[in-house]
This record gives sequence, structure tokens and C-alpha cells, in this order.
Amino acid sequence: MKDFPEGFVWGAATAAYQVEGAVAEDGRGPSIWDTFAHTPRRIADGETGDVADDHYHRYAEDIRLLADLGLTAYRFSISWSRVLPSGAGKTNPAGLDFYRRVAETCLENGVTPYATLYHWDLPQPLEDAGGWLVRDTAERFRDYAAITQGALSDVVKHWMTLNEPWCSAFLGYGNGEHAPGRTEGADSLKAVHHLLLGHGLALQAIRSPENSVGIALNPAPVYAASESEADRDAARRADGLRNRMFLDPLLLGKYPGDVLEDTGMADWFARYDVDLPVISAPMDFLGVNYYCPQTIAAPDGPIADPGKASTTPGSENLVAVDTGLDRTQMGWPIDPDSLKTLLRTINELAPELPLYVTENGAAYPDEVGPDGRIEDAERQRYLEQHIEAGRQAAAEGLPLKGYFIWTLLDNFEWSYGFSRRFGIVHVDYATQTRTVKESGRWLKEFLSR
Ligand code: IFM
Repeated sequence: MKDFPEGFVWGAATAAYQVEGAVAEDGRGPSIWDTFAHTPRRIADGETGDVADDHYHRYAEDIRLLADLGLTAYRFSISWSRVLPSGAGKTNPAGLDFYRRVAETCLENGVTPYATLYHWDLPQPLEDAGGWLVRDTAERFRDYAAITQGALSDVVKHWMTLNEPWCSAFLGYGNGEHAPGRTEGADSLKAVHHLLLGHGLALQAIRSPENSVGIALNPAPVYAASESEADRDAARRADGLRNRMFLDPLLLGKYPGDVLEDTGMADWFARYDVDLPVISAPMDFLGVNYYCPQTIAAPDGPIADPGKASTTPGSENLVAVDTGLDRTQMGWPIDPDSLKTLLRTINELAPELPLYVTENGAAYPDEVGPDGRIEDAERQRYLEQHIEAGRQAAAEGLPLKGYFIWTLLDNFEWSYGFSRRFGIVHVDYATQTRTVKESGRWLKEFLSR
């Protein structure tokens, strides 16, 4: 790995509800994803994460597999409902024990654990009390973060507070594609604020000289479909909601005024300016989950349609344009250069802040060949191209410190159920057999160079 900076971190990521299964075991309480997945017509083919990859029982085998691929970091998420089955109040020692075993198994295998405290699975009782639309949830998140980090501080030194709060806010409370499946229009911006406040409060509670704490966002470069004023304004709106609504408060200590105006939320946010110093307190790194950019055009008619469920409140009718790039099975255009663009943009906002690619990967409709091999040349190409973009970013001086593949194992891809496979390891869900795909074999060879 001599082309990458000394100490560059190579890892793979997973998330609790996507891999663990064992949803009713050892005192775990229900989360919003249990409720949502068991609601008819929410998930493709009616699938749920009840069993998923059975990682709860097979974590040791999975961590050994990760280590055998030459990876030396495992980014997993902790289920709040295992630690605090009701979201607050009584701690469940068995839940904490599970994550201790995961972290210890990592360490025994030469793998550094990176724990994410929240990957979208809010305890259901907290959603019943208002979810991320209410401030109390941010305070409960701080308590959970403090308990969890306190219990695992000897084995986990790298922490992420939230994963992709954009998804929690705008898929969870905007268009309703994700749990809890609510469509609250501009009120979904309240969820943004409470998520970011939860991040800031947790950061305050757990950051110390002995550990490093950051957040994983999913920003995306947004390009205007043309130079026309209308398209540039459409791109500004999309960029505001996707990127600036998160990066500005975290890195600059302010919300983007144009977004608050477009959404009619300026008065509500003005009341909470007092939270901005907490939200923007220094962190140790920023995680960037990168998959693809967006190219945006203005609609022919009005841009706003308050009645429409959407991830872009106040700008519901933005048009995503196909620029002719190849796409993955998710329909996401493949553009590795945009990863560099994104890292440069973030670096300009926070020049000293270490950056990690905390997720990057691709879904393709893999098939097991007659010889048992999974030939996934497109995924391999996707990974090669994006790793090369990361190498170039580091070579030009950007403080990129590591790269985590999404994902180790095929798993429960949220509203798509098991119909999308992102893993470098194939999972046969009927038998739970793991088979390293050709992309995984390539990665092992690449990491050994
Ligand atoms: O599977 C998800 C993951 O949970 C969060 N980031 C994007 C991945 C692919 O959709």
C-alpha cells in the first residue's frame, strides 16, 4: 500500500439492523425499523431484518473473514435498542456485552473497531414520544452515547455519533421511504436540527484525549443541469438541503439562510441559534459516505408543492437529470472524480479536519456461477476507480485518512429488502453461507501489494 499515506486505514462497514438479526434476543427492545419492516408494503417483497445475516451469532466468523481479506478496521453500528430497550432508563447489560464481544474479537484479529452509535434504528418508544421531531430525543441520544462509550471505552477508541442524518430526517420524516415512514414536509427540518443537536451533545459527553469522535454524513456534489438561472437555482436548493444543511452547522456554526427561507423555517430555527456552538464543537474527523453526485434541473412549472411527500421540502419538484453515466443497480451514476470534488469542498470548509471515506460501494445483481464463484467485475471496477480517486485526493494533500467499503456482507438494504447486494462477501440467506466474491479476492490481493 505504498501509494497511500502511512497509517491509511482500510476497513469495511456494516450496520446493526442490516446484518444482526436476533431482534428479540437477549433483551433487545423494538426499534422503528422493526415496526416499519413489519408494516405491509413498506419493504420490497415484505422482507424484514428479523434474521438478516445472523451476524449476532456469526460475528466472530465475519470478523475473521474481514481480517482474512487484509482489512484492518471494522465499522459496525450499535443498536440503541439492545443497550437501552426502552430508549432510556434501564440499561441492558447483555446488549453491551454483545458489542464488547464484537470489539474484542476485532482486537484479537488485528482489526480496529470503529463504532457508529446511530445508524437509523431509533428505539420505538422514543418515536412514540415524538421521535426526531422533538428535542428530548437529542438528549436521550446523549445519555445513550455516554452509557455506551463509558461501557466500551477500553476496547473502542473510534466513535461516530450518527450515520447519514440526511436519511434519518428526509427519508424518515420527508418522503417516508424509511422508518418511521412519516411525511412531515418542512417539519422534517426539525429532525435535522435535533439530530445535529444529538450529535453535539453526544460529542460533548464522550470525546476525550483517549478517543476520536466524528460523524458520518452522506454529502453529494450537486451540479446544475445547465447554466440557466433556473437550473442553477434548482441546484442551489438541492445542494442546500443535501449538503449545506449539515456541513454548515457542523463546520461553520451556522445554518444556510437560503435553505431556511426556501422552507419557511427561518423563524423556528432562529429560536435555536443557542444550540449552534454545541453542534459545531470541534470533532476529530468527518466521515464521508460517498456513492454518486446529482445533476439537477428546474421543473417546467412551480418548484414548490407543499402537498407532495419529498426529500426536498420547499423545492419538491426538482428534477434529477440523467447525464449518461453508467449506473449501478440502485440507479446511481458512477462518477469517481466527484469523490475528489466532494473531499475538496469539505476541506475548504474545514482545512485541518481529518476525513475518512466511511462508506463507498455498489449494488449489482450478483449470481453464483456453476463453479460457486461470484464474478462481480462491475463492483470490482467501481471499487478500483473510487479507491484510485481516494489515492489521488490524498496525493494532492487532502487529509484523507482511511477508506471503508460498503459493505462487508450482502445484507438488508432497507426499503429494498434483500434485493440489492452491496457486499464483497456473498450471503446465501437460506443457509447463511458466506462466499467471498471476486471483488473481495481482488481487494485482498490489492491490499497485499
Ligand atoms: O445500505 C446503506 C447504508 O445503510 C447507508 N449508506 C448507504 C448504503 C447503501 O444504500
